[in-house]
Amino acid sequence: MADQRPTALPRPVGQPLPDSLHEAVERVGTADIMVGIPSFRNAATIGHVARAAQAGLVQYFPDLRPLLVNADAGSPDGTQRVVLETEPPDYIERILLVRPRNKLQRISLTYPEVDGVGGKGAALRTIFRIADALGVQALVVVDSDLRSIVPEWVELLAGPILKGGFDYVAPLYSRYKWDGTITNTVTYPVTRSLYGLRIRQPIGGDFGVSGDLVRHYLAQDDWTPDVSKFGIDIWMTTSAIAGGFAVCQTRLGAKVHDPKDPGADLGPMFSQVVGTLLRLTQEHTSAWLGVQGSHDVPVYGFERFADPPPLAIDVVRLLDELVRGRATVGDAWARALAPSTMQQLDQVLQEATLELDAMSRADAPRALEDATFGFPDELWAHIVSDVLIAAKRDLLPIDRLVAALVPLYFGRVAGFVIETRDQTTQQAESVVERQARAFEQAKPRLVRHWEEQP
Ligand SMILES: Nc1nc2c(ncn2[C@@H]2O[C@H](COP(=O)(O)OP(=O)(O)O)[C@@H](O)[C@H]2O)c(=O)[nH]1
Ligand SMILES: [Mg+2]
Repeated sequence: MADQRPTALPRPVGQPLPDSLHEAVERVGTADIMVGIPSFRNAATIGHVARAAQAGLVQYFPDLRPLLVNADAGSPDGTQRVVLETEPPDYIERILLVRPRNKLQRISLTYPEVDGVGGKGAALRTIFRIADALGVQALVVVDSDLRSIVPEWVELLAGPILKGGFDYVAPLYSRYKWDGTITNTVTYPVTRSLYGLRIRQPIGGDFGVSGDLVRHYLAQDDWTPDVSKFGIDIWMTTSAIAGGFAVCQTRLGAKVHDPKDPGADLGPMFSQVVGTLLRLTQEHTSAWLGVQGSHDVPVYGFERFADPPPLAIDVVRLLDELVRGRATVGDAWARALAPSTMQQLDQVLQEATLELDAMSRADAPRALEDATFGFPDELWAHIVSDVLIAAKRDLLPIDRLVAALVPLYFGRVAGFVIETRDQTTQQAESVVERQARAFEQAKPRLVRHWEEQP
């Protein structure tokens, strides 16, 4: 209860809080459980997320001191106003018939940049610092563009920490088969094959973090501009694993959020996520080099079935990006990829060129249903391993390696979309699993090359 806690604030790790944060922290005083929401131009959707989070806090944790924090980029669309003006906690208490012991507190602030760089990661850093300064036991972070969040998500993400002693709770959701392409093609298979943990959504965006892990995050000395942006999610997951923290997954049902088409929207995000992944793979070598195979990670929550809405993907654009890659980053491919990988890639590029011609003919374009292009699992696993090795050997700077990988990722997604065009979400899931096994099979080769002198 509030009056039994010491009034002095625990000392925050790292630099002192800037004045604006310090004031907010002093006003709140102390909190046991906190939901943090990063945002950037999310006025249309954040109201629902804030309401669901508030309801979850008071409904499932009525004995804890709850806090909601929105860290916004200074959005011009009124995102912060929506958070502060959404129905107050007494509305939640009325509609849910709960009488929480502690009043829910809300903060919405514009977060400071980290070394001059803003983004989702910078927003989360502010959220970590507030959580640490207040000494919260469990921090839940959720994205502000979620449509499918319900109050129970707060319990599902904080419960394993407060009841089960876990430190990091990663989400498990049903996503439409063509949503989450960076996860499906890179972060899931790489995290699984390197660290041996089958964490299906390492960059899902909705996580639970213990107070201990928040402190560990703030004590890490490896923050970069990419981590201040969309590199944050893989950084959180990898730092938790490499730090030896207890990790689990939680079943959240469907993830429905603002859709993105890989070719049009995901290039910069891919670079930030994969650039971070390449760096962390070098930093945490001792945590993965000896790991063989993989195993399941504990799962919390009741199984649920959900059918997320479909999203469209422009396959012609993806193939076009792949084919044009030869002219724009072909020299980097030749530097970074092993000769055998390059040989197989040449074959795939020839097929892509033929498919692209057929699909983009002005008179009678070939339909997706008739497309035959494929991008083999093993080739993709070798490409990603070769890029990890190239980063370790410093063959090219990380930003050039990642830029070289982008058209290949687009090509791999094109192959996945063509292969799964008639499949159910569940059938497409088995293709993702097959690919993850290919990454595990490629691991001994990766380890061999990693340890060899170039
Ligand atoms: N504060 C802040 N939040 C951001 C920024 N960019 C993205 N976000 C938030 O990060 C979350 C995830 O972003 P989103 O674009 O939905 O990415 P995706 O769902 O992972 O593809 C959302 O809550 C965004 O509002 C930013 O520059 N600043
Ligand atoms: Mg989103």
